[in-house]
Amino acid sequence: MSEAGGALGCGSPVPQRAPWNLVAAATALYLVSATSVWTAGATPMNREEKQKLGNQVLEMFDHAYGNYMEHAYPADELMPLTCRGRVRGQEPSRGDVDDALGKFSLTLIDSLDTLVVLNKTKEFEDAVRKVLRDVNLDNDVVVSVFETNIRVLGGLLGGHSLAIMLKEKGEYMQWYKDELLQMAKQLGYKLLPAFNTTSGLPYPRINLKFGIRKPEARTGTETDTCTACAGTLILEFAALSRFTGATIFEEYARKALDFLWEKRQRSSNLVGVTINIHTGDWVRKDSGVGAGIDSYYEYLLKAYVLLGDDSFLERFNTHYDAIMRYISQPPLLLDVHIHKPMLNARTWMDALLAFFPGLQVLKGDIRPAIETHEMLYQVIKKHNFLPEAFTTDFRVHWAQHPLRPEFAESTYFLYKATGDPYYLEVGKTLIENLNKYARVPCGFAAMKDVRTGSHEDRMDSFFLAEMFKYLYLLFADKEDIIFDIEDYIFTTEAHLLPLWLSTTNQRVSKKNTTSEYTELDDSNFDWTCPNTQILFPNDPLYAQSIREPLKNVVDKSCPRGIIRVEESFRSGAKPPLRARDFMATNPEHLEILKKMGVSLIHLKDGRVQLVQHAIQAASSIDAEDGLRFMQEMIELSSQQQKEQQLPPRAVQIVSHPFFGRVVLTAGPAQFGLDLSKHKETRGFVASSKPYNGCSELTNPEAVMGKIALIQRGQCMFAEKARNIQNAGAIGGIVIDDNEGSSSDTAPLFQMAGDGKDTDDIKIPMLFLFSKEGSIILDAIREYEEVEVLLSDKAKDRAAILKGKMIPSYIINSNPEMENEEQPSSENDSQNQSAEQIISISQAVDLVDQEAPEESSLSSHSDSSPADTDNAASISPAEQTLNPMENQEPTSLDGECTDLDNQPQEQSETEEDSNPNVSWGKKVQPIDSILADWNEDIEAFEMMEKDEL
Ligand code: DMJ
Repeated sequence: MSEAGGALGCGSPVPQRAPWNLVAAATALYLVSATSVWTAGATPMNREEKQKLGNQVLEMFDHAYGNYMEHAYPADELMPLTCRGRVRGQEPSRGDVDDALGKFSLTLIDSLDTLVVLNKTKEFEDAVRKVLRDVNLDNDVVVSVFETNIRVLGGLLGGHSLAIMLKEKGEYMQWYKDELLQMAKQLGYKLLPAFNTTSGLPYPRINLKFGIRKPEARTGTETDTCTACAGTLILEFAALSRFTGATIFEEYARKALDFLWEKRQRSSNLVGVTINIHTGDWVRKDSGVGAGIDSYYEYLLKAYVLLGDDSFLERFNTHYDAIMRYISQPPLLLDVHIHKPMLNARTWMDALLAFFPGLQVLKGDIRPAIETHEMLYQVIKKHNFLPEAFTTDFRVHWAQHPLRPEFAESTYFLYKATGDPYYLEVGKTLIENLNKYARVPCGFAAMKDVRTGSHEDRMDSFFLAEMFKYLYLLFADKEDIIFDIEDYIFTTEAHLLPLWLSTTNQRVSKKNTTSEYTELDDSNFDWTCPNTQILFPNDPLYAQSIREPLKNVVDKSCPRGIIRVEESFRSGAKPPLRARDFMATNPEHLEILKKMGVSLIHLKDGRVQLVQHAIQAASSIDAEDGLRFMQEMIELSSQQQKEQQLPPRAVQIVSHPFFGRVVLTAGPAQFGLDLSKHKETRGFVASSKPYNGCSELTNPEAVMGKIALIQRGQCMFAEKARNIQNAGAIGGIVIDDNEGSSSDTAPLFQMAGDGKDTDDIKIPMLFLFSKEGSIILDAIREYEEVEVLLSDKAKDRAAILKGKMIPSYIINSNPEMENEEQPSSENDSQNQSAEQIISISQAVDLVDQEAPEESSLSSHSDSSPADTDNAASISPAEQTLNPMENQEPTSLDGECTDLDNQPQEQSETEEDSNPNVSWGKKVQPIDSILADWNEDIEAFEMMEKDEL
């Protein structure tokens, strides 16, 4: 996600026709902030230190870009662990993620304008020549229309914008004759067939050579697309039209936006996540500001900034009003249902929403931007990176982190708006974490699991397009950049488009905007385009005062729902029954269930089924409580299923030349030494003979005191473990025998025992897929002696390297892991297992509905241990465990219920802004509850399958 270059708020307190004033306003604010005298708060950073950090960003960019150019180009992306190019079709498919790869040297095109921002003009000139010489846009490959638009079309247009700027300056690019623009136009025409639908919404995918629907195209049968996919075209398409004079692109993008606007849910003014491109029906009716919707909102506001068309601002303001009313629960942003916007649709947030504070800066709404950004920063401090999704009580929901730039983007814009040096410190932390945890010898690797610190063989092009741009700009002074950044707007991929396009080739007819927009409250700047300078009256401590109350929001978080319990205490009412507290043997609980219209059916097999008939509830409020209780049960159930699984482990290569920088994701074993409870195991590796480890080893002298490598297959995992243990191995790594398998593409699993007692196995055993395993095998071939560390989480490299002879650059980039979580104490683990026993007895599964107005849940009274045993005995060698989910202790309930510790002021604010707090006061008619019931069940099922 990204922003307008300097557009901090929209300029003046009256609607803008031409966006030129933005530039001046933004610049002025920047100067005021930068020269403010600081009396307290974060210490100002002097120019020298800022330059040092800027230089560090340049060095990091060189490391990423240099390795891509040297080892991957002309492939689309670099695979930083295996140090080669990712070529689509030659690597195992990663599903939708691969739709960005069109065999068009994606990373090079996405990096073009970054080179100019980072003052690498010579390299830019070389890169443009390479694009013109090597890139083919006519490949027989099916690509995502959205990704191709934002990364490739955007990249070519950003490159063109800066090429003509440089040419005009008279030194570089003197030979340039709009060749990038011609390529952009060619690509634009290739994307147009995607719009051949009655709605005008584009198909999600297109074949670059054959277009759509023809048999050779292998695409065109899709019915759905995401809102962001259809609503994130206008900046690139309008720029293409205005640069070239061919109006068709802007017309198509406008038509898609007009359709989405028409389809918004009329009472909430929200849009869903996915829409049917033929009928316009919402397919997924949940709504947030993150995955699937994010850049639709971004482009409405930026389209106004770039094109000066009021209708886009009016639409944005209408949606923004709805977002702040329903989704924003500062500091959280929580998805809701479009038709029931007071009902949260999930209890977790995704990492893509981290762009939103930046967009709020552009809107001029600084306070919630500061709050959400601060919350996100605390999550980052806890896990080093923002996990792909995290719960409302800040536990990891999806543990990957593909080096996304959204948080850096918001940090940059908040710094520009506030001038608060705190945001420079935030940027410094981002740089340190990237170097400490993601930097590998051949580039930067995405995090596979932020909890273990393991890597994925992936460096997405947006890392170069966005991350380095925002980090560099954060520390740069005006004179560090060779052009005026305020003259440009950033696309969602951080490509630069010149603001002068607003007055060029304005031939596309604009929509007549009169009475169709919601009436908004002007006192809240809804109809104006506020200047952050006015909102933010020159007070350097303003941002700090907003952050202060949120200081410990993550560490002291309460599981969601507690707020409402507190409220009930305060009002004297009995708190509603929470699913996690429910006990089927407690008569009081059964009474509450009855009031809520929930009945308990004891099934013959010992399970208990919960069924809700909203109509049998004592009141509509009780029915609503019942609905919520059932929803909590569903969520609890899926959470518990995940929690019964062991988390993944890490194999870290610590010997030369890896020095702990390569961390492989490994599957755990249900037997042997538990690495989460014991110190890690470190040793040199040796292949066992026979390699499958299925009989007594013939090379015990080679594996004695070492970590034995064994191939998967032909006998039980436990048998292999016993054989290597008998030969004196101190640990074992089982490597998959399916060639090409990888944890990038296959679900990781835990190795089960053999159905017998496995207490005799004392050594730790881990599993690696073939691709990860071959990194170790290749290392042995090349370096002979390879030492690894088996652990539950990647270890601090400084500690690993203690006492070893190592190059100084490695030590310098590996300071202590200050943020590493402490291993839980014995008490903690006892508490955890106690909790688990309770939760096991409450496990529930969703079963089919019998009637539309009923929901059914079945509860296993004591199912989990038996389930585990069954699974293990059915398929001892291959028990699936995916996704590996959060095993962290939950937060402190005791603290949460201590009302005296809650500042009154804060509670009042929560009450005002948090729809959940006032839940008890809202009365929804029974009819509408019944009518919506089906949709709720569908939505929750969908959410479970949900992917970013
Ligand atoms: C980028 O490609 C764009 O910012 C897009 O809008 C969504 N996010 C990715 C990076 O995370």
